[in-house]
Amino acid sequence: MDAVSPFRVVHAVCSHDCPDSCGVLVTVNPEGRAVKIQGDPAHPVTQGFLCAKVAKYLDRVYSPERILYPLKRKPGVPKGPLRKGYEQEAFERISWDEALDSIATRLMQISNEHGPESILPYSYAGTIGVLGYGSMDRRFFHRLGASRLDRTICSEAGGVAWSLVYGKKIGIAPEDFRHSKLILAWGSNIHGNNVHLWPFIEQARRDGARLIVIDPYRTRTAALADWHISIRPGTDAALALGMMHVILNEGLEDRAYIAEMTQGFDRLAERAREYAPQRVAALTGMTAAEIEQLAREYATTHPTAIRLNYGVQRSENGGANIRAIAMLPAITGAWRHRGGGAVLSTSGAFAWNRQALELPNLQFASPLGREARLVNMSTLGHALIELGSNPDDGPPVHALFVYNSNPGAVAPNQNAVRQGLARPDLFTVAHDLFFTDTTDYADCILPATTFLEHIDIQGAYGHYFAQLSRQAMEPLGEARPNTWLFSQLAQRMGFSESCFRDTPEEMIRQALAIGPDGHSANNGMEHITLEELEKRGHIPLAFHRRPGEHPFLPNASGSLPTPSGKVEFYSESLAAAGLDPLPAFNPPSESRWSAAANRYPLEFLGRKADNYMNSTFANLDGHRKFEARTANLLEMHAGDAQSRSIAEGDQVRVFNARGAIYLTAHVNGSVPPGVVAARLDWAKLSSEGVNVNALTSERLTDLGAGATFYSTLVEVAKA
Ligand SMILES: Nc1nc2c(c(=O)[nH]1)N[C@H]1C(S)=C(S)[C@@H](COP(=O)(O)OP(=O)(O)OC[C@H]3O[C@@H](n4cnc5c(=O)[nH]c(N)nc54)[C@H](O)[C@@H]3O)O[C@H]1N2
Ligand SMILES: Nc1nc2c(c(=O)[nH]1)N[C@H]1C(S)=C(S)[C@@H](COP(=O)(O)OP(=O)(O)OC[C@H]3O[C@@H](n4cnc5c(=O)[nH]c(N)nc54)[C@H](O)[C@@H]3O)O[C@H]1N2
Ligand code: SF4
Ligand SMILES: [Mo]
Repeated sequence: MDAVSPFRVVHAVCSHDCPDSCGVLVTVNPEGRAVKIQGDPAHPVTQGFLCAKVAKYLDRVYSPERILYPLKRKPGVPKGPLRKGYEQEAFERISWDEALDSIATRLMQISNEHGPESILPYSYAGTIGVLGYGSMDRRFFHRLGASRLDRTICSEAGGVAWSLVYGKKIGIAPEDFRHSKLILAWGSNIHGNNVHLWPFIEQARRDGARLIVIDPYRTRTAALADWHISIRPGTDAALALGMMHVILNEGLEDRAYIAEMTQGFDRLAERAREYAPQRVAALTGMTAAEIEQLAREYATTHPTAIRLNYGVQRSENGGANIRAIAMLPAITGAWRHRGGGAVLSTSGAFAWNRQALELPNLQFASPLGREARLVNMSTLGHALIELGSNPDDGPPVHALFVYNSNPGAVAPNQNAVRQGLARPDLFTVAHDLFFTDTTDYADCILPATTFLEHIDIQGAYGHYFAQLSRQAMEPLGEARPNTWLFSQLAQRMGFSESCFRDTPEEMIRQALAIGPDGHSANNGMEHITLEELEKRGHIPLAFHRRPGEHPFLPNASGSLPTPSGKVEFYSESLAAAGLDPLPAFNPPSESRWSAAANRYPLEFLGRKADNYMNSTFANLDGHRKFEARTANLLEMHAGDAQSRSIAEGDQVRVFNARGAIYLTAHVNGSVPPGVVAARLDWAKLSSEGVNVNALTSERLTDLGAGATFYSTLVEVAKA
C-alpha cells in the first residue's frame, strides 16, 4: 500500500478453473471502485502478467449484464432458452429474505415428501477458491441429507490414473521447466489454457530445448512447436506403449531407477512387446519411423518434461492413456533430473483440511441419518430423466441447486440435460453472476460475487503456492458469496449447529488447520501462518521453498504414497477389481474402429475456447471479439470435406443420434483426416439453442467415471 496515494492495492487470486491460479493486484479508488487489475510481479509463476481473458476482468465485474438481485420466475413462464438480453423479462425481483425463505420452505417440503436425497446439488469450478469451491455449501447439503454429487466432469479419469501410478498428484514445478531439454506437451494446450507455463518453456528453448506437441488439433501451442504430432484421438496409450517398446528394445531404459523405484516392470515390458511401431502406426496415424524417432529422442535427451493436462483423459480410454504416458518418465528415470519427469496436476500437494471445511459427518445428523447416495455429475441428463425409475435408485431428483457451474452448456448429452431441466415439477435454484444456459431453466436465481468481492484462500493445480485472496471491493448490488448463501439458508432451515455461523475468516483458519502457535498443521504448510499469508499474499509449500536452493525432485527417490511405496507399473488394486492391471489401448465405443462409425464416421472434438473459460466469459462482447476467428466453425480435413462435397464456408449440419448443430465448414489444416473440431460456446447464442454438447454422450471413462467429451462420433452434411 502506498502511504500517500488514496488508491489501495489489494492482493487477490484469480479463482477461475485454470492451472495458473494467478496472483492478482487490484487497484481500488477512494470511492471503492476497482480501477485496475494486473498480475502480481512478485509471484514467481504469474510473473506480473494476466491472460487475455482476465486482463479485461473489470469488464466482467462491472458488466451491465451482471445479475444483482434475487429473482424468481414469473408465474406461467415456461422453462427454456431465453433471448440474450431479455432474460430479465421472465423473472421478477424479490428480496433476499423472500428468496431464502421460499427456497428453505420448498426444500423442506421436498425433503419431507420425497426424502432428502431427492435434492441434488450441482456445482463445479466457477470458483476454485478453497471456500468458494466447497465449504459451507457441503456442510449445508450434508446436514440436509441431499444426494452427494460425484464431481467427475473434468479430471477424475486422469486423477485416478495418475494416482494409481504415483499415489498423488504432484509433478515437475512449472519454474523447473526452464531446465528441460525436451518438452512434450501431451494433450495440453499450454498457450491457450496454461499460459504461465509458456515463459519457462520459452526460456528452455532459448537454452536449446525442443518442444513436441502431441495433439490431434493444431493448437496455438502446436503451431509454435518444433514438432507437432497430430495423433488420432484416444490412441495415446498405444503411442506411449509403442515408445516403451522401442526404448526397451534398444536398451534405453534406466535400469537403476526401475530397480529402485518401481514395481511390475517385467509385466509392463511384456505388455509393451505387443506394441511394435508398425501396429502403433496403424492406430495413431503416425509412421513407424516417427514413433521410433520420438522414443529415441525422449529416452536419450535429459532432462525431459512431459506436460500432460486433462485433454487426453476426456477419452473413453482416458484412464489407460494417462497411466501409460505417466509411466514413461519412470522407464527412462527422467524424475532424477531437475526439469525432468511429468506433471498432470500439482493439486495433490495442497493438504487443506477438507474434512473440517465440509463436515461430512453432518449427514448422520440429517433426516437421512446415513451417507447419501452419489450422483455422477457427468450423467446429469440421466439423473434428471431416469433416476428413480429403478427400485435401487432411491428417489427421483425433485430439486436441483446449481452454483459454480453452468450445466446447461457444459454437461454432456445436452438434449437430455435440457429435457430434464425443463421439467415443470423440478425445483431449480441457480446462483450465478450472469444469466446462463442454466438460469434460463431456473425457478429462482441468486446473484453471486466475483473474486474481487469476497475473501478466500487458494492453492493451484499448476504451481505450488498457497495464496490469500483478499476482498478488494464491496459486492455489487445484492450479490453474495457462496459461503454467505449457504450459511443463511442453513439458518432458515433451522440447522442449529454452530458450524453454520462460521465466518469466512474462521473457515480459512479451519482449512489451514491453524494451531495454537499460529502455524498450519497441514502437511507441507507447517511454516504458514495467517500473518505471513496476509503480508506476502503467496507462500510456497514447504518442499518447494525457493527454486534454486532445494531442487524439488518429485518421485526421484524414497517411498511413494502407493500401496507398494513404488511407482506402480502393475496395479494390484485394478487386478483385484477385475480390471486390466496394465495400461492398454482399447478403442473407444465411439471411434473410427467402432461399429457406430458406419453411420457416424467422423471423430468430433468439442474443444475449449482460448478466450473463454469453458462457458465463462462467452457472454462478454470483448471476449467474443477475440474468439471471432473461430466462431461457429467446424474445422475439417480437406479430404473429409471433399468426399462430402463440402466447400470452405458452407453451412453444415453436424449430427449423431443424440443431436445436431449447425456450423460453418472451415478447411484449414487444423485437424487430421477423420477428425472434426468445434468450439464450446453458450448454447443460447446459437441459432438452434444448443452447443457442441448436444453431440457428446453420457458414456463414462474407463477409470474415475469421468465424462468422455473427446470420444464422440458424428456425421457432417451440407445444410
Ligand atoms: N482459455 C482457456 N483456458 C482454460 C479453459 C478454457 O476453457 N479456456 N479451461 C480450463 C479447464 S476447466 C481445464 S480442465 C484446463 C484443461 O486444459 P487442457 O488439459 O489443455 O484441456 P483441453 O483443452 O480439454 O485439452 C487439451 C488438448 O487436448 C487435445 N486432445 C483431445 N483429445 C486428445 C487425445 O485423445 N489425445 C491427445 N494427445 N490430445 C487430445 C485437444 O485438442 C486440446 O487441444 O484448462 C483450463 N484453462
Ligand atoms: N464439450 C465440452 N464440454 C466440456 C468441456 C470441454 O472441453 N468440451 N470441459 C469440461 C470441463 S474440463 C469442465 S471443468 C466443465 C466446466 O464446467 P463449469 O464448472 O460449469 O464451468 P463454466 O462453464 O465456467 O461455468 C461456471 C459458472 O460458475 C459461475 N461462477 C463463477 N464464480 C462463481 C461464484 O463464486 N459463485 C457462484 N455461485 N457461481 C460462480 C460462472 O459465472 C459460470 O456461469 O465443463 C466441461 N464441459
Ligand atoms: S484464467 Fe488462468 S491465466 Fe488467466 S488470470 Fe486466471 S489463473 Fe491466470
Ligand atoms: Mo476442467
